[in-house]
Amino acid sequence: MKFVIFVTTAAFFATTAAVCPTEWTPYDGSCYRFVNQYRQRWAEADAECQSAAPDKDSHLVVIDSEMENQWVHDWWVSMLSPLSGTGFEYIWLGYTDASSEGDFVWVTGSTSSYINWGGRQPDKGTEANCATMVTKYANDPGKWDDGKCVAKRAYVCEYRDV
Ligand SMILES: [Ca+2]
Ligand SMILES: [Ca+2]
Repeated sequence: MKFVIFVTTAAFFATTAAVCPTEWTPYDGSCYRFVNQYRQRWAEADAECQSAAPDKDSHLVVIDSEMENQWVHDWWVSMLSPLSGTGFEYIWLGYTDASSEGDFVWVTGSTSSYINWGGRQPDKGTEANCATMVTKYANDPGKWDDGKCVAKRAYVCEYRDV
């Protein structure tokens, strides 16, 4: 009599890839939601990020590394072509100096020290307290710029899933 033993190998190949719900994209332990259908003010965008995944610590994206910055930028650009010229070249980041001018902090409380400001940015003082990533329709692809929080921008949400 011959026995066949089935061994599930899935566990041996487990990675850090997050398991994300529909409309969220996994990358390096996080889930991301790219909102490119409409634009919102910064605070409303962050509130939407929270309500889109209420059981997670979901917020506007927190960029912790050059790798993550590049990935978010490239993902965005890959979706931009149908939106060319419609004002979707700026993405809200979860980074603000509304509480203390000049002291930008991440909405999640992340203490990441990675920054990627464009040349001479941030430059608008108390008028502009919310950071955006600038994508391919500007001079500094992937660089950050301070914007007016009441401006309506596209945005990216993120939550850690590890
Ligand atoms: Ca992140
Ligand atoms: Ca400011």
